[in-house]
Formats: sequence, C-alpha cells, structure tokens
Amino acid sequence: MMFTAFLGIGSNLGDKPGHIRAGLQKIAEKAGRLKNVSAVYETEPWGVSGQDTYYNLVAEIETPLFPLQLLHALQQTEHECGRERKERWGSRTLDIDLLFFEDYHFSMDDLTVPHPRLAERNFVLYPMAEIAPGLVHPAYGLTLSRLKEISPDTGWIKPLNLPADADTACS
Ligand code: PH2
Ligand code: MG
Ligand code: MG
Repeated sequence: MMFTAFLGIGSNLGDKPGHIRAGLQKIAEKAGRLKNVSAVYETEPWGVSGQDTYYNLVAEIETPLFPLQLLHALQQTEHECGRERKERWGSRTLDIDLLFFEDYHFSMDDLTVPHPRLAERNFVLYPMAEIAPGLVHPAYGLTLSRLKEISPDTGWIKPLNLPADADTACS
C-alpha cells in the first residue's frame, strides 16, 4: 500500500542548498519516491527575529510508511544532516516537516496532521500552491491556492533559481 504525503523542507544554517539537496536524496532513500518538488524559495524567518534567511521548498512523496514511521525516517534524515535540537525555532541545517498525509486529520503526542501552522506560513503556502494548488486542506475545506490568497502572513518570499540535483553534503 502506498500513501501520498507532502513534506516541508527548510534550512537557514551553513550550506543551505547543499543541505536541501542532501535532504531530498535521503528522503528518496528512506521515506519514499519523490513525485513532485517545488522551487526553492528564499524566505523571511517566521516567528523569530535576528536569524539568517531560510531556504524553503515542499516535496510530494509516495511512501509505504505509516505516519509515525515516516516521521521517524524524517527525523533520522534531519539528524544525519547535522540537525541539533536546542531551542524551539532555532537556526537549523535541515528541518523536514510532515505537512499532509493523504487526507488524514489527526493529532497525537508527537504528531499533528495536517501541520497545525501551515495555513499561517507563506513559506509553506507558496510552494504548496505551486505544486498542488487544487489540494483541499482536510480540516479547513479550502484549496491550497485559496489558503495562499487569504494568508495572514506578511513575510516576504522569493523563488530562487536553484538546481535541486548535484552532489550531497552530508553522510
Ligand atoms: N521554520 C520554523 C520557524 N520559522 N521561518 C521560515 N521562513 N522558514 C522555516 O522553515 C521556518 C521559519 C520552525 O520550523
Ligand atoms: Mg518546521
Ligand atoms: Mg520540524
């Protein structure tokens, strides 16, 4: 059985394009086949000040893993790409968030699906509206293109021209 999931990927520390390329490669190895990958966007840090800008993108994958198994595979990938968890929303080499899993809508200790803050974040809404404008958010009943239109986020975001292939930067 295969499931469709959307992942939000971000980096704002060190070799950002390198961490993103390495993360995508590891996701393909550990989590599932990459079906669709958005452009990389440079984005204003959300919820924090005084941090370097983020590079953000989203990816659609086809995975055989159940949600918690997928979460663990993503956390392992973050770890292998040098992620250290210190303060909440601290700068990070690689952050991979589970945004959507099929049309599931649930919450448990370590995981809420869809991601609870995605509709307030341009750095998720813009790349999601790029690759899945017609996807309906299972809790709000609105498409991603509509959620982008009504986004309350005033943070800036600009698409970059980055090739998402080439060599990887972590083990
Ligand atoms: N991630 C956060 C907090 N703030 N801001 C931007 N622009 N991009 C992110 O990926 C991001 C953030 C927590 O994970
Ligand atoms: Mg995050
Ligand atoms: Mg995260």
